[in-house]
Amino acid sequence: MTPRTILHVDLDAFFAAVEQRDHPELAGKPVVVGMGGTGDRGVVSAASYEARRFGVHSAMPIRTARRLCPTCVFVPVDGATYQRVSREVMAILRRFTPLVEPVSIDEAFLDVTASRALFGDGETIARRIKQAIRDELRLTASVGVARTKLVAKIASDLRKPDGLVVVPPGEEATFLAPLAISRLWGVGPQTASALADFGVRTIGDLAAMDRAALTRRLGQHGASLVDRAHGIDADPVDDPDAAKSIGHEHTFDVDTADPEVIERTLLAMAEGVSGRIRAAGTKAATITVKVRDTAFHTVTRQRTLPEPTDLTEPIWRTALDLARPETRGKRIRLVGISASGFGEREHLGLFEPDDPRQRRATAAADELRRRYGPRAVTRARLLRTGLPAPFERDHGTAAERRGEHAADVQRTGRKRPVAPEPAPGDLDEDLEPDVDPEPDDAIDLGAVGGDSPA
Ligand code: TTP
Ligand code: MG
Ligand code: MG
Repeated sequence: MTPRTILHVDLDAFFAAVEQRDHPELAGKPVVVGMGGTGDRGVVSAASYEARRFGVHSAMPIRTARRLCPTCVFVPVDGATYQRVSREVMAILRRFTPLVEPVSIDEAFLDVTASRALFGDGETIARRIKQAIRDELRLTASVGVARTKLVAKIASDLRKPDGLVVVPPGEEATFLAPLAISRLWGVGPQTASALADFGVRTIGDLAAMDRAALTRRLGQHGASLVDRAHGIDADPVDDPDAAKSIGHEHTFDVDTADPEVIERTLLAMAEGVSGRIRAAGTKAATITVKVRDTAFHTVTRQRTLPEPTDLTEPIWRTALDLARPETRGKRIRLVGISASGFGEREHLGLFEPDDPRQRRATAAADELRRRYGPRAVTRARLLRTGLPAPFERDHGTAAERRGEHAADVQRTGRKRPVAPEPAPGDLDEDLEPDVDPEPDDAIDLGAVGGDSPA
């Protein structure tokens, strides 16, 4: 089996770098992002590398940062901007492989194994990604290249900022050996002090440990730590878009030949499907319709749209087009719509935005549903039809009462192994803030990865 090639990409001083980019007067200055509405009570979100020379770092109280660095420029957190830039970064990464697993606002794992034929080896791809981020976003990223996520993540952190560290297959253990044990996933202060009892300070010390002894002391966690110390980590890059299709089906209580009923049902399903596409933050390029007649004869028809969409209207129109020839003059038992082709996401920027009024209305309706539930908004055409609200996952629909498969997200077979230890994206015990963080600047970070820059 050829080794996988995994990249870990992490932006440098992300929030601070965006502020320096967008406010040129801050370039080259010590910048601290984290000033909240409550004066000095907040914590530092990000510190530019200039500010780090004063000892300022993330999760430190702002007042401590001010004391350490009186010349630092303190700027408030602008979460909306960082989220937008984050999406731009992820879009660049998706140009190199569809297998992108974002693990926080500024970092992602990429499995580029299958991209090498097209773009070159891991190091070449890493250079191209860094170049694209620099040219297009005027930001710098550090990249680690290895055959496991574990090693790629440690590698990306090693030469920050603007780093590139490649660990060739077979050299993982040698690469890891001199590094502090705290760099390993799943090693927080408690585990570190337990390991110190065995004289373990470096990853190399751990790799040399007797597995059985460590397992007796730390249980299964101990055994997997020894594996990690050798760079062994089978965790696949888990692409959230691995949901290959989003679909709804509806089985009629009584088989029907009424075009009106069929069209309304398709509309309800188009609404449900588009809502779930939007919730996933993606767009679909391909629409598939499934029709089963009263004799259980089933056909599926598929069409790729001129441009990917997350809106009801184009999905419904396409579904109608596809379904009509299959339903005309027949008694129909089941209809279904599914959307797929989410991989086209990286091209989205090339398309003109669709009608802004329609988009605003859609966003408003999504918001109402989030707040007041799935029945809060529905199209006039769906009222008084007795159809299920399209946004419910079809629980309790006629189809489910008959035990038929009603709504599904088909995933590929790949599964994340169930691990008792914290996964890479989880908050590590040694990242826990030691202060009284009032989350007034809190924005959705996804998860903050790995080991803190001690
Ligand atoms: P990190 O990637 O951990 O840090 P960074 O990008 O600022 O610096 P580095 O060059 O070491 O990667 O986090 C990404 C962003 O997440 C960071 O810019 C701000 C935010 N963040 C917080 O708001 N609070 C935190 O405690 C941490 C660690 C990060
Ligand atoms: Mg970063
Ligand atoms: Mg990060």
